[in-house]
Amino acid sequence: MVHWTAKEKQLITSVWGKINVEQCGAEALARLLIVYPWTQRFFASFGNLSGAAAISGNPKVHAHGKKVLTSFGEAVKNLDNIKGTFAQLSELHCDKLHVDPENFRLLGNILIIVLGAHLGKDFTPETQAVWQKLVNAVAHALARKYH
Ligand code: HEG
Repeated sequence: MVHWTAKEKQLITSVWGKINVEQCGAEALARLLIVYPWTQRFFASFGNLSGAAAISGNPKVHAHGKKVLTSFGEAVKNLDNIKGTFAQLSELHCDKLHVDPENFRLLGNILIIVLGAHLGKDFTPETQAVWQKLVNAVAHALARKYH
C-alpha cells in the first residue's frame, strides 16, 4: 500500500481545492487525444475528433474528461485505500472497455502538466512530486485487475 505523510496529504488536498475539476478534466482528456492520437480508438462513439480544435470543442470529450477527473477525485478522498476505490473501475476498463493500462500512465502525466499550467508558481516541485506519486498510484490501482 502506498503510504502518505500528513504533509503529502495536505499538498494533495490543497491542490484539489484550487482546481476546477470540469475544466482541468476536459483539458486533460483533450490533450491526451491530441498528443497521443492512438488513444482516440477508445472513443469512436464521441464523434468528430479530427484535429486539436475539434477535440477541444467536442462536448463528449468535455463531459467524459469531467467524469474521469471527478472519479480521480475519489483517490484524493480515499488516499489510504486507492486500490479498493478503483477495483471495480479496473475491472470495467479491462473486461468491458479493453483500455490498455499504459494509457492510465499517459493520462496521469498529462494531468500533471495541466495542473502545472493552471496553478503556475503554486505548483512547487514538492507539490509536483506528490502529485506524480498520486497519479502513479491511481494508474497502478486501475491496472490491478488486468489479466
Ligand atoms: Mg476511463 C469510462 C474513470 C482513464 C477510457 N472511465 C470511465 C468511467 C469512469 C472512468 C468513472 C465511467 C464508468 C461507467 O460508466 O460506469 N478513466 C477513469 C479514471 C481514469 C480513466 C479515473 C484515470 C485516471 N479511461 C481512462 C483512459 C482511457 C479511458 C486513460 C482511454 C485512453 N473510460 C474510457 C472509456 C470509457 C471510460 C472508453 C467509456 C466511455 C463511454 O463510452 O462513455
